[in-house]
Amino acid sequence: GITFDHYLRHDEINAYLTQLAQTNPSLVTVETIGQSYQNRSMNLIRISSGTTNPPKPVIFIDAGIHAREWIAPALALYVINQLVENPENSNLSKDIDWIILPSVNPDGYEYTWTTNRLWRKTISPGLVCDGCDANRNFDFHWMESGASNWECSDTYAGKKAFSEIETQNLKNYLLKTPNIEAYITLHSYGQYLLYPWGYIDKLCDNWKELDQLGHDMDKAISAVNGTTYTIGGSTATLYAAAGASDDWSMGVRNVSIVYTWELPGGGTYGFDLPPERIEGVVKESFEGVKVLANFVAKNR
Ligand code: 0X9
Ligand code: ZN
Repeated sequence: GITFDHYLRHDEINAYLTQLAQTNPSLVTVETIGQSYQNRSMNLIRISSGTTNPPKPVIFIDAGIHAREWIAPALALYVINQLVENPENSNLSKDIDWIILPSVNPDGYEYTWTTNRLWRKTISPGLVCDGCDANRNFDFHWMESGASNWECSDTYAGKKAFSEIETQNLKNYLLKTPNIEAYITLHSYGQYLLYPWGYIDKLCDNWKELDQLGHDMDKAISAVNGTTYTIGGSTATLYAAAGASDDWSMGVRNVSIVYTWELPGGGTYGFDLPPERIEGVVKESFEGVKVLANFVAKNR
């Protein structure tokens, strides 16, 4: 079984998903949404129990869009683990379908293991520097703020919107998948729950609902170990940055419950949270996920 005392390589992540599909065929399906630039499979898991008629609201979670933010895929895997392998949580898939993509940027992720722990971008080749910030590459107000047109920048937005195969694969999947009511993109670090908009200093129409739910999630998380979150609109709370997956999900895909979730930092650089701390962070965070799930089940 999986343990949360160390981080997993990309192959190990995919092997875990496959194993769950084999052992829980009535609950779990694994699907490849495409290959990365370096031909790694981008696999997601769909957790869906009982009938599909009438359809249930879907909570979509992605992680690892930024390669170095290792705690994000770890939380995605913990959520999967708890939903599938802990019978105490079976109620969470009674009224909700879950789709979880633990690694949006597998090439970058492997590069942080083999070559540069602090790599953030994809690995598509450029003229001078490689890679593009996948979270600046989405086609919604692309390049309008907080993004660079210089290849070597860590926030390089790409030659054009959706220049990256990884963001294309993700958006194609999202466009063809119905009933997505919540979209959570996992990042680190800073302990923020951010809601749109992130391209401009303006709040989305339902920001009050997202603010309240964010505070409810924070309350459940902080009850575990005292970890507290800052909740607010992306731009005012952090900075303006256009072309991110959160804004696209709301602005183009019309998902109404959208957060960028910045998990706690640690280690020397913030992104290298020591393995001994994974378990504490994923356990407390899962309490927030439960609050979100109950909200979606009740209100969507
Ligand atoms: O800059 C980002 O992409 C996110 N922060 S991180 O440190 N993980 O890189 C924040 C994105 C917030 N959303 C938008 N600005 N749209
Ligand atoms: Zn990030």
